[in-house]
Amino acid sequence: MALTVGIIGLPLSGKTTLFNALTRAGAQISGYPTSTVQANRAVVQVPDARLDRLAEIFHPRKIVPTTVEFVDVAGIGQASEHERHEGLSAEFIGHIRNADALAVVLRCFDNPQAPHPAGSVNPLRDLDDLMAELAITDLATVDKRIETTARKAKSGDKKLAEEVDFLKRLREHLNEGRPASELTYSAPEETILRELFLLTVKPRLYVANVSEDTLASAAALLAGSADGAAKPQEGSELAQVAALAKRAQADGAELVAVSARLEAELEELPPEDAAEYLASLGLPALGADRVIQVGYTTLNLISFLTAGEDEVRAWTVTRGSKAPTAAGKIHTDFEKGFIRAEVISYDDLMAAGGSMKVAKEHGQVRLEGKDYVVRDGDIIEFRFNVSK
Ligand SMILES: Nc1nc2c(ncn2[C@@H]2O[C@H](COP(=O)(O)OP(=O)(O)O)[C@@H](O)[C@H]2O)c(=O)[nH]1
Ligand SMILES: [Mg+2]
Repeated sequence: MALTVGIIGLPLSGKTTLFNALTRAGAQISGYPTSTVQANRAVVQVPDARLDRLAEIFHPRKIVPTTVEFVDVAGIGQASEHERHEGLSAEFIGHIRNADALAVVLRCFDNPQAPHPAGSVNPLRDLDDLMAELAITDLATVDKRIETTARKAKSGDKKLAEEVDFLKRLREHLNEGRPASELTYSAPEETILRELFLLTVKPRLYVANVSEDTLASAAALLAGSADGAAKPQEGSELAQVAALAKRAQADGAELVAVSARLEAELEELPPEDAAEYLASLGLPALGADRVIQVGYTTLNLISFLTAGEDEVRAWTVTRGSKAPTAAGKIHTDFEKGFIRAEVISYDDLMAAGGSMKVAKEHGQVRLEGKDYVVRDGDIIEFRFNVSK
């Protein structure tokens, strides 16, 4: 499944540095804003420790994790004033239109060598500016749709007239620089919305790019383990993160704190040394890994697993998917000819000491039908009939 996350942010917010940490791709980092739209793309594996444990049990020929594609796109916040009211460039939109989610990099770090283009560090302001630019682009899309629908509505079609009303309401909202995700929609409105491919309805993940010194306290703050007594000092970097956390909650978006530069540097170290260093900061995993995992949750995705001699593999489905849909991820024949699924949860298999035989004796291997809702960590073997 080609799941794509677009990394967006103002110039010098650390997009490319984060991209490098995410992908170990070594894409170019520049210390100055570039004026053309350039995009780095890379497919990365979703870290999943369960696959390694399963491989120890099944000794497969290969291990296949699921993947996420990251696209690092420059181009926001670089338009000159007279371009601004027209929205973002076609090139930028081309890179971002098909993304399933947006990772919005928000600069919290100070760095005199790479001064913030607006002259001061203020991630909330940056977030508003970014969303406003995306909203202007969506506004143009909605305007076009209003034009064509209004023309057709002249025939007196009531439904089309209603669509025009809805589009005008949407237009008004976007015109204030507000994201379309803030509105609630009726079922028919949802249908229209899906056809518009707006940028401001894509699920968003906020990435607070903090300095190395703030990382541990920021991570603690976001994990909710910072007590009220340790209130961040006004105007401090941590206070900026706290403000972002509040906003993320209001927006229904996830927020992850990373230090992109630290992460990029850690990539140079052997994995054990990097892990040791992170542990000394009280951090469980690389921020890059957290971005990938939180990206997964943001998109409401889960993994089910298949395990055998040939391969141990993770597959991606939307939460709430039923067994035949999951089967279809492997092969369309599996879905068409679906008979039933033999399912054991990863945790049950581990509790049975990794033995399928013991798990079967305990009755933990279930036979499930076409209405079974797949859960994260299910290890599944599908029974199907090709001629069906
Ligand atoms: N101090 C500090 N500098 C950073 C951090 N992340 C990025 N930078 C620096 O900020 C500049 C811009 O980073 P880059 O990733 O190219 O930003 P982009 O324009 O958003 O792609 C570079 O000089 C980076 O080294 C960070 O976490 N801390
Ligand atoms: Mg860049």
